[in-house]
Amino acid sequence: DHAELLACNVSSSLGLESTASIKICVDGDQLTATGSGNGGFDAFTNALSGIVKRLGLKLPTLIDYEVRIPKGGRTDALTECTISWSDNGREFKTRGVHANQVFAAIGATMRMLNLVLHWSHQ
Ligand code: ILE
Repeated sequence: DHAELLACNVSSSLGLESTASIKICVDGDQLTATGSGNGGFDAFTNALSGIVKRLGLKLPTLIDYEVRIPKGGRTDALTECTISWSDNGREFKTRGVHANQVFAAIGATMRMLNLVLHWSHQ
């Protein structure tokens, strides 16, 4: 993996925009950014696009987003988030698993970022 999420705070309140602060290590460089948005994942994505822009890359478009838990799961279940992306006509999916549903989506997004970095180095 080229990109690793070293630290991430996502904060959500009713009646206020969500915010995210992130620290990412890309090829040995530590980059930080903040973002706000309409929901925690949107705030994370806005923070990440700041970093991605500095790297001269563009993030794929999100085309679908699914969150589920195993059958019979309870409120402490692991969540699985599957995100579908479109990158210049190329469609692909990534998956993340975490007890916190926003972090499951963030895990799926970090997988996407690593694929994009890999493709851009080819
Ligand atoms: N807006 C929500 C969020 O930021 C979802 C994002 C819909 C896919 O968490």
